[in-house]
Amino acid sequence: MERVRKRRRRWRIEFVKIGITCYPTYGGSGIVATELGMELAARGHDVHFISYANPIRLDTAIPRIHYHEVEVSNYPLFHYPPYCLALASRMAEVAAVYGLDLLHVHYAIPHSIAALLAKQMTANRRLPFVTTLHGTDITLVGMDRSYFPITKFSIEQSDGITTISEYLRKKTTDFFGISKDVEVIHNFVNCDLYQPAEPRPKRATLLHISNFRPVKRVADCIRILKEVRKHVDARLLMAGDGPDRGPAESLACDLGLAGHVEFLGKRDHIERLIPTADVLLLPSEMEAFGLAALEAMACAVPPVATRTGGVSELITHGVDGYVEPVGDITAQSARAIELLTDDRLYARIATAARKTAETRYCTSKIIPLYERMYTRVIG
Ligand code: GMT
Repeated sequence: MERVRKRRRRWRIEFVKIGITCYPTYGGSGIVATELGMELAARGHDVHFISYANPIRLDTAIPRIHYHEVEVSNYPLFHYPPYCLALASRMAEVAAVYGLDLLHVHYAIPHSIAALLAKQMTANRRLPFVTTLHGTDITLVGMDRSYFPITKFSIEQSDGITTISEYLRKKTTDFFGISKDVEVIHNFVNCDLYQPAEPRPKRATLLHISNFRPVKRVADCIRILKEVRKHVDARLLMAGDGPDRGPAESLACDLGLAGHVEFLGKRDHIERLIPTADVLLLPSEMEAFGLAALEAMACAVPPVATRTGGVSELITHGVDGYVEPVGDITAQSARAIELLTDDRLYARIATAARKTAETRYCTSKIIPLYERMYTRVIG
């Protein structure tokens, strides 16, 4: 009994009270932040989400998960509602009321600056903050002239900085001339939740999941389907929504493919959808990592992706998936056709994909890296 009590006491010290901020809508950074929060809560940490809406995958019924909404009052004088300031106030308030040990913000702008303000407002004790950079916060927003200085400043002021790939780490340190330590903590997947289908689906199904922004090149998925259908009676599922959905729907009609493409819109429980497919298409212009590809790999669904950004850190070409040049429809279609027509090849790549997810990117491997980072910044 005494031993149990001692062990509990020892563990108690390691539990943290953490505030997490992310973009709550569909998008990789919000998904990673939400999954991370839920994994931390399952491990005994107290997790407080601070955001303008309930993050899309967040299950608030999970013990030790709390959600604090940020309300932005809009006065006629404000041409732009000052979300960053409302967020900073809420962060400082939640930190004081719940005794937070640290803040962890996902996506630099404006979350990192809000965290810095909250830290400065919390004068009576230390409130360190960790910033995780996800991709477009550096490659698009951060490189925009109007945001460059503030992005650089927010990185320099963070008590801990992580990026989700080595590619993004290098891009960040080179472009912003950052000399402080930037730790790579890759995206992760819960391999108990994301499981292969048993048996494999009967129809040849291609799947694309994204927020349909131009960087995702969703039209390429339609063009790939057109090529694939010259050899295989395949269909394409398009999950998600965003600015390029309409143009993609029109393209499907123009190419005579309307009956073979299904636009599913925003989907919950993506772990139930992925195993119904055979191949994941990720034809992005840029991908700092490629979370959708990892989730597919955990379900033993091979990805056909593009050789861009950090994708090659995840996918080993010809071993657990394929990476082909951006915009090369012929090469990407050829890979999808190979997978759909060669059962032995398919089994080999699908098995290797699941193994990569399990051995390198499952939650049990990655979450402890964040926990270690928290211990370090709390000091
Ligand atoms: O572009 C997106 O899909 C959303 C974006 C974001 O910042 O929310 O995703 C980025 O973060 C994901 C999770 O860390 C990465 O897996 C994606 O590769 C990355 N997207 C880009 O770099 C375009």
